[in-house]
Amino acid sequence: MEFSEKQTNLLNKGISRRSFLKYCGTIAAALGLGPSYAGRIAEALTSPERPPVVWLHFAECTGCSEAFLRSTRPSVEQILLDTISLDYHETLMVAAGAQAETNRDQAVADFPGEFICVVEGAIPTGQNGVFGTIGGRTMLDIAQTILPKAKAVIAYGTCSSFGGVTAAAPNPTGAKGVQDAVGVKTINISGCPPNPINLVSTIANYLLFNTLPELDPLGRPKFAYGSKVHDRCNKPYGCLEDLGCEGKRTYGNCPTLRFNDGTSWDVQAGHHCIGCTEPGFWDRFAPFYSSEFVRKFYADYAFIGEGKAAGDD
Ligand code: FSX
Ligand code: F3S
Repeated sequence: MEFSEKQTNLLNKGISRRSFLKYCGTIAAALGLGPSYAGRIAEALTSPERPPVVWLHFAECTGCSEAFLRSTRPSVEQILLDTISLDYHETLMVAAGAQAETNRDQAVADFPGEFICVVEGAIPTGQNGVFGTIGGRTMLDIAQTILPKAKAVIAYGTCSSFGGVTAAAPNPTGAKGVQDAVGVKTINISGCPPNPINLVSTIANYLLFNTLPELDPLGRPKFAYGSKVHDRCNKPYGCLEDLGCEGKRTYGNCPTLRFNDGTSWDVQAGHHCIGCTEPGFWDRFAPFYSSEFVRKFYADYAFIGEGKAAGDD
């Protein structure tokens, strides 16, 4: 295929044609499209018409951004900052303090009704949101001001989708997912952390077909959350249900997409699924380890704790 000027610029930065097309091929596969779509996705991701993206951070651990930053080859600064037109990202941008807040408001003012807003983190709503503030404003106030102006709001991570660990009991800050807190409909790319390919694929779907992907009843793209982890898992160590695996009540494409450039995923690495893409995670799935897990762990690793299970004296 021929490469556009934008793509040629990327290639000049040391990104090989092969690795860029491979990346686009991964997105095509995640969307359930044939490999022939890789070229069209490459075009779409580098098109001058791609929408501006404003990326907000609220109450979270920033693991969602970390997953996004660490897991792509070509790397995020080589590809994603150029391709998805990231106009504001609190972790990545150079500006800080008042300048950062000004940049955010400017990006929103420049593209009213046009920008895609990606939100990481839950929103503290207790006592009118006072438990989470940025630059003297509550996260709740910032979200209420900015989100209604977006063309679409993507909640990236389980905290922004459903509350997640930030809303775990006793939840003293009254943290809620973005849709619950603000009343704006969100596309939920859940996971703690989520897979960044699912985010880029959602945006690529929008660029390719001028529409967002079909969603499940919880607002999650069906291409990624349309089946249970258990059903896609190849069970490399046999089914881990008796150890506490939640793959039978957790929806996601972790077994097929995998993390870190498709290198591995929880179960392949020897740990069972703990249900991180689902509403109610954390409390609904805790404790994450069954008594059978503890028994087996201490049987296999008897040298730890001299063979005694936790609680034994
Ligand atoms: Fe939550 Fe993300 Fe888990 Fe962390 O932004 S989904 S705690 S990986 O960082 O929000
Ligand atoms: Fe989360 Fe389970 Fe996938 S813990 S990362 S949904 S395998």
